[in-house]
Amino acid sequence: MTKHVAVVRLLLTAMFFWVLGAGFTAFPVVGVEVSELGQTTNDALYPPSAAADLSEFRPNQIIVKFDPNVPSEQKQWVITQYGCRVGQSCPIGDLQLVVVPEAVSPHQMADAFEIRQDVEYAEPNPYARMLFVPDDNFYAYQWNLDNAVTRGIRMEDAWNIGRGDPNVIIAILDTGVAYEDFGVYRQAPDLADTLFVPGYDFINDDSHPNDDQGHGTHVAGTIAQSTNNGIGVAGVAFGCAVMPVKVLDELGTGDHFTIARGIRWAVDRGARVINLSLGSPQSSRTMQEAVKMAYDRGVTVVCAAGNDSLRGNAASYPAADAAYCIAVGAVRYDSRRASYSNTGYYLSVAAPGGDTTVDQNDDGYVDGVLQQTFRSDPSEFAYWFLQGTSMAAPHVSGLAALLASQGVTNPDRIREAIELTARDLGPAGWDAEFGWGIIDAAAALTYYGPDGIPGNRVVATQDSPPVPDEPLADSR
Ligand SMILES: [Ca+2]
Ligand SMILES: [Ca+2]
Ligand SMILES: [Ca+2]
Repeated sequence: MTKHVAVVRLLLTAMFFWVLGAGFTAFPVVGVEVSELGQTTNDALYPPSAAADLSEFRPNQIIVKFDPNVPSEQKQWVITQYGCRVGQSCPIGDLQLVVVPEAVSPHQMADAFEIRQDVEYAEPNPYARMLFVPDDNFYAYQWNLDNAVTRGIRMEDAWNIGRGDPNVIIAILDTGVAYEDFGVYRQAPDLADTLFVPGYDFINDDSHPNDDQGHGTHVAGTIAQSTNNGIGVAGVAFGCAVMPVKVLDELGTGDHFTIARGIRWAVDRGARVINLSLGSPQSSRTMQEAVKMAYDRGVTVVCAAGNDSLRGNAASYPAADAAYCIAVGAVRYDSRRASYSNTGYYLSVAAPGGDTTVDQNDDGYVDGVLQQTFRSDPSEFAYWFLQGTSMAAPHVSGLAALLASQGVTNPDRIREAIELTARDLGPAGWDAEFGWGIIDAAAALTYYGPDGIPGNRVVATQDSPPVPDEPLADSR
């Protein structure tokens, strides 16, 4: 397999670095651009498939192809001689499924059958399942979504379960989104297939929440970048609808009143999930009542936990309004906490926020979160590796929207599915550094069984890899 990948132009820049004190601050720290200056071929960079999982076999089965002249009574006798049971058969091709005792490995049993004169071949029965690997040409760099080593937030398995209901609206309260051509603004090419519902610009008080900064467009990409469209990158809940709400100005700054207005407006207009990749060391009643109102109206509010771990680690609001908000910390490729990511009592979960000082996955780029956005000219788009809890939170918003797409409406139940299926990191159980751990989208989407009962899962969760069975028909 070959895949075209971009030749590198790495632009380390400090432009996404803000220390804005009392204001509401958007949360990326450093940006690195990947631009399409040329193309090369590199097999090693092909998006990870679930090949590793395909090496797994059904633990108690082998497939035996007997010599076509062997009568069926003799087949049955042979099978029982090995302590096995007769399973299903496939007359076309003379294939016989043999049920192997639990104590015996299917590989050993297959070898035992294989050496018989009356057996043409015998082999274990490998699992197979749908493999959705988006065809977006930079998807291979989205280690945060999925990868063969750490599995990221396990989006490939998750996408096989759900890709989002267009009736589920995710409001992105940020610097705006490059969602339309309007004036000097252009729609980001890799948002062309993304579904948008009308939003609002509370900074300029108009109905065109265009992005004049770049932050909100990147966040929108993680949530719902146009996916499987052959270009660019992928997003978590690309089947859902995005409501762009501009509450931060061109510097990435806003205030409680404006954001509270945005929250109330989004709730009123039917948002199911609100992403707040922003925060402030101050709390206010205005903000608290806004997020409480959202929560009371059944809206899941997801907040970046803050990037101030190295600058005093002050609690960030509204993330720290833990009763109403899911606070998201940031981890790196190696699942360690990103050094900038706040710690505290209010942490709910962690998600990839990246670390643009390292290349731990050895793909030739720093390990930021890659989405399409612009740097200064809102009509010139490129793919940027950004880091920050701003980049982590939208993973969780996307997952919350996928859960909402399954019909889970109560924010407490959405939170429960996300938290209790997270892969634990650090000290056992909840801790102030990672919350419940890094989110596992596939596990969360199988948390509620067919009856909506927690724990009635079809796919194993927590630390164990999923049982690659046929869960899809049963789970939803
Ligand atoms: Ca794309
Ligand atoms: Ca890398
Ligand atoms: Ca832990």
